[in-house]
Amino acid sequence: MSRSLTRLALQSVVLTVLQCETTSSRKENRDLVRGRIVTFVAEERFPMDAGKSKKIFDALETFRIELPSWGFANTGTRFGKFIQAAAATTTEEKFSDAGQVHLLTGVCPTVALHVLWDCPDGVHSTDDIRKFAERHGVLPGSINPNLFQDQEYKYGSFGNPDPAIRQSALQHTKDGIEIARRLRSRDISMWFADGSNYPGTANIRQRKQWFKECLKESHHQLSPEQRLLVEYKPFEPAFYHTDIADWGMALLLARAAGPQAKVLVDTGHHYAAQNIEQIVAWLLSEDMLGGFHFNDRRYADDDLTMGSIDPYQVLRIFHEIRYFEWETGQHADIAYMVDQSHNLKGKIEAMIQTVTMAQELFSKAALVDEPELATAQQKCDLVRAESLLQDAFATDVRPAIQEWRVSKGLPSNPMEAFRQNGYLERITKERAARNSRNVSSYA
Ligand code: PSV
Ligand code: MN
Repeated sequence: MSRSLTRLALQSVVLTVLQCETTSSRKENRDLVRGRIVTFVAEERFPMDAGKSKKIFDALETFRIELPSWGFANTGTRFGKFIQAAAATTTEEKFSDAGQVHLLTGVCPTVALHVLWDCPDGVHSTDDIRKFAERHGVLPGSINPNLFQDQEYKYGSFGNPDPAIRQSALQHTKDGIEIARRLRSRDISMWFADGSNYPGTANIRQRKQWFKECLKESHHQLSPEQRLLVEYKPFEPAFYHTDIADWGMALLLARAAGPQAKVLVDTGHHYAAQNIEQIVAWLLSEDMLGGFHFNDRRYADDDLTMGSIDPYQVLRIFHEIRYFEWETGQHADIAYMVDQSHNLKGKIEAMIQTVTMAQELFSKAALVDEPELATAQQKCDLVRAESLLQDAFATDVRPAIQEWRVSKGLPSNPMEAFRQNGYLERITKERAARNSRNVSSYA
């Protein structure tokens, strides 16, 4: 049977019959499809063609993703924490764990820091942080001022009606910018828990004005190479209104702040069913997309492992970025960061899983044939256009990624390498006693 006939036959049968265990030559099979006996030939699995492999290699060369220090620490829900014997409790341990993920994957050279959690002495912590970075092979990445934990922020930070509290939030942000400057970190990521729980309790327009003023003043402190990233979130911990609830509000505030302010998209910070890739496409076209906090979710801001629930959505996001770059010839200057909280999975394994998944989805997005897609869109050939994304998504990119890793002297399977290299056993021994004293209840 000719190959084209084979293809035709294959298209007419259900996919499950493709489960042909041989990778060598063709194999005759018979199967019952809707009452008809159909004879077909299952195709051998061909190695990926060189053009596709090259696209994947090129994509992987450019792809880097930042790990959050807090992703290695014990975290929980508002019902309590499940303490892990190996979790990191000091900033140095977080650097060590992030360093381990970078050592095995080669694509996570920076670690995001949260000022209150990682810089206990504020700007004076930077010498220690530089030492940790050197010792563990990962650099400090984005700096996250913390404007939500202190008691004074009960009614807000930049949106607080008390001018003294707005001032202290501003001072903390300026300190964060100084920390970033000393550590040569480019991005200062601003997330605000500000909002209200009950209708009528906050002057929404007035708070918007305070936000504008404070962000403008923060922007003033930036060095020329630094950026201020404004993150939005429609709910939690405020449940009636949040002051920066969506990308439009973040965009307006970033524009008001100044030219070095951009929007940060945390994938978990949307209402269910919102079209995140469209938001990404709009922000790109406005030159206002600064970065991502990746995670996945089923219901709210669940902070689950990237791609664990809806990997196709991540591909669509990456595709919009690549499509923008292809069409405009511009480089989209975006910081890819992870923002996850693993209450049950091992912290380091969850991070390796995330990074691996991110590489797979980025590689798949690189396989979308952009010129073909543009033609199909222009001709309104809907099925062709859609299938270009679907085919890319369905491609098994793992062998090519493994080859790329080997070409870089990295383990082809970082998770296996981690499970065998003894790091987890060592830190479990070192940290177990301290972690067992960790409090898991809020009582
Ligand atoms: C808030 O939900 C958030 O996404 C912000 O980015 C914080 O910095 C981070 O989570 C803290 O876990
Ligand atoms: Mn976030």
